[in-house]
Amino acid sequence: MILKNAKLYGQKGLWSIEIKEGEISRIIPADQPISINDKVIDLTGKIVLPPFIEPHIHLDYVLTAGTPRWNQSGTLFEGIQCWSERKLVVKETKEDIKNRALKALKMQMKHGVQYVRTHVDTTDPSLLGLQALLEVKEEVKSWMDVQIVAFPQEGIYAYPKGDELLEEALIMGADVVGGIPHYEFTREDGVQSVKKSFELAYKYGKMVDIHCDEIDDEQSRFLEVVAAEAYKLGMGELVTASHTTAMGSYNDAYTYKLFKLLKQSNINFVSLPKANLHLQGRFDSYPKRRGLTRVKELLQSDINVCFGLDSIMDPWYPLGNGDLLRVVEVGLHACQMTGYNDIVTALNLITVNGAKTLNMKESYGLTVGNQANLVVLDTDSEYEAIRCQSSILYSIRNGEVLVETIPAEVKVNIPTFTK
Ligand code: 17E
Ligand code: FE2
Repeated sequence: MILKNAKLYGQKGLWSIEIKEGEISRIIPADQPISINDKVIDLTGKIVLPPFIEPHIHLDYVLTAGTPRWNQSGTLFEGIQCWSERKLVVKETKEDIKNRALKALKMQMKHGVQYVRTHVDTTDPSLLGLQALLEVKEEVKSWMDVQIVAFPQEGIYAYPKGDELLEEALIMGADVVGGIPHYEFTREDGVQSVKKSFELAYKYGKMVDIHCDEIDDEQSRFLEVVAAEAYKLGMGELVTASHTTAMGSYNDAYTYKLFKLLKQSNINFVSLPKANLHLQGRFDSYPKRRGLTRVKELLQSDINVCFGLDSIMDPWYPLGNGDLLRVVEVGLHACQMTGYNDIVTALNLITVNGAKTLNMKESYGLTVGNQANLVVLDTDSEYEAIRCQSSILYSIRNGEVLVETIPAEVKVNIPTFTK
């Protein structure tokens, strides 16, 4: 297959991308001759980029909003309470969980996502959610890469045997160790829990991705513990701090000091703009905080940040359709990243920055020798891709078309005014 007249994201000129046996075999200027035996798709200058990356979603939670009850306050804590109640009263089979997860993955696939990191709750003695997602991970391999984070939703220490369940989940095959220090009973337990996550990651050779300081408490400072552990163990690029919304409430003097450590530690950040705009600020009257981490300032300091969705209709967040381009649009507004340069580079937040977070190394990206995994947007402009929320014309994986959009046609009729 040859994709002709492709504009490569962030670059000038037009190119032909040649795909052989599922791999990118050549990328040559569009005016050079191509083999006439191949199937050719003329992209007429549309943007080609590597697939979108969902770095943070909870596939075991998707599509459960309202069962057994709705989150009335919209807070993180009521979300956790609803989920905890659901675990006791709604008895799902492994198949039920798999079906929900698959539905969500298909939603994301339609929106150009081919790589997902999902958290899965390990504070459940049956670890059924994990069993389900381990099977899903295998079953979707041909169209989606899935990483699984063992996530102790109700605490490593606050939940009975939370630490043992977490370890069990890693032995069963989770790829990443999670944590939730701001939910532990005390500050000391929170610090200890972060150390436990790192100890387990080190022992089992796993990555780390902590739900860290997802609260509007300016005193919630577990991020410094995550960064310090990562730095001391030399694990930075394997480590992610998710949410870190308290950073939106830290004072500038402390944040200045913190940033030095963040930079030294080389850890990654995931910001979840839609989820946290919704969940945070709930204890404020006015002025009301935005409740996001300092995305713009982190990026300006050359610290890796990507955007994720977090939820699709779960006890924490009632909406969501799997579309990361919408997350980008909302995130740019929420973080006041609406300068020209912010807009034309915004797709980094759901592509290359996500790949770095997932530690995908050279396997990701449009380079010769890589698997032919890519998406084509229905636009020739990076700016318009954001402004107009361009659709995914194609999502291609190993040279096969996974998704093709036939753009809707809107007919407009301007009446001529006659008396
Ligand atoms: N669990 C949690 O602790 N925080 C979230 N934002 C979600 C689940 C969705
Ligand atoms: Fe989350």
